[in-house]
Amino acid sequence: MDLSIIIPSFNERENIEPIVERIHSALRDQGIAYEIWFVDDSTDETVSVLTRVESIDEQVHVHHRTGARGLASAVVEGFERATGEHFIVMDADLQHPPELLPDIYRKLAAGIDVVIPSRFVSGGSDGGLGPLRKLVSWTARVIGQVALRRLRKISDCTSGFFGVHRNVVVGAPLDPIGWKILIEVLVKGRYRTVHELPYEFLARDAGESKMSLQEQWNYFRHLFRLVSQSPSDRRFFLFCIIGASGVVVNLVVLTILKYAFGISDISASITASLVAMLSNYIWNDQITWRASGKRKWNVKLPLFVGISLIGIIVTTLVMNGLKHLDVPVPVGQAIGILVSTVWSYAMNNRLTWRDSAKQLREDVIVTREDRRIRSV
Ligand SMILES: Nc1nc2c(ncn2[C@@H]2O[C@H](COP(=O)(O)OP(=O)(O)OP(=O)(O)O)[C@@H](O)[C@H]2O)c(=O)[nH]1
Ligand SMILES: [Mg+2]
Repeated sequence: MDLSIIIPSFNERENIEPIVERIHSALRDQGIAYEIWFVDDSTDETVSVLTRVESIDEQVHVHHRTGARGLASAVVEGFERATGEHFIVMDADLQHPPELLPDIYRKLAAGIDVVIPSRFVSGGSDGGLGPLRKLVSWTARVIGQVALRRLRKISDCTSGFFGVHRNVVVGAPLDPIGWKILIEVLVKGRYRTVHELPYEFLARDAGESKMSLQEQWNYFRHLFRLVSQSPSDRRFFLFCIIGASGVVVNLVVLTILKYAFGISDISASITASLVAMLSNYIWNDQITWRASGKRKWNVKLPLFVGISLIGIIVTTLVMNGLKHLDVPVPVGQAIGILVSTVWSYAMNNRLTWRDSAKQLREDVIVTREDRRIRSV
């Protein structure tokens, strides 16, 4: 079997027959051996429609789950059952045009590990969503891309439409929460190459949307779980938390030195900053970069202190630069802190605790097709 098309479905009775028909029209003459797997959690007549279609069409298979719900877990069950060399996941409601299947398949067959039709490369469009949904979806994507390194280069990382070679997902420890199966695959799958194709996402014309606030919440739970399971993504957050803890250490030490020991303000302030820096160094060494960096402390500590001092200069330069653009000083300082945190994280990762940089370089190659393929 060349290709398995995996479709999660929940109460989509009007869409089942049209999607099967359109998949057949798209693939019939392409010389591709394919099967269609519905993983269905429906509670309405969709179940009988699927049973009928399965009984008359030998390319259609249905796995009906009772008691379970969840788009992403349905897709994982599809991966377990599908027999194709390649898998393509798509929604049941025809928002993902089946006419794109041959193009996706050709890329997979040519050796690309992950193929993602994207609404956000030139020639693509997300015209099928209203302005509020677009904003929510944009925000969700950006948060995901900030949190997880493997999503950063992918323009449509929350899509429900994508293709993979079976080896990307079979045997990978997939354990998604909620809907966004693609982020789970991108973070935990085994792949080297990703290709993006433009497509037009259309409005649903039959059935109801199952998107809900609960699902948005699940998305954050899912991101949180992925970050906490991924050592390289976890690091940046640990670094930020430890940086914030340094502020507390700084203030406590300053207070003790000034009020309990009567030390002068300037000496108390400088000592408090040095103690906070040392505390940050120790926590980062023991927690953030625990498993990495073979260097001795007498190399790492001066590097860390040097980077921290340059970080202070970076903050001030950013604040001052923004001040000339009429940005209020506290806002400029906050942006400066952000810039210097990202910068000092990257420098510490690359220099102080060096061998972790090697892991970061095992990178994925992303290509994209910037041409209009087809609109339906
Ligand atoms: N198996 C299964 N499929 C689901 C579940 N929830 C949603 N789906 C399917 O997942 C796909 C995406 O759901 P939609 O409701 O279309 O979500 P959406 O595309 O973000 O929202 P609209 O733009 O309003 O259609 C559809 O094929 C649904 O039938 C579920 O709990 N289990
Ligand atoms: Mg939909």
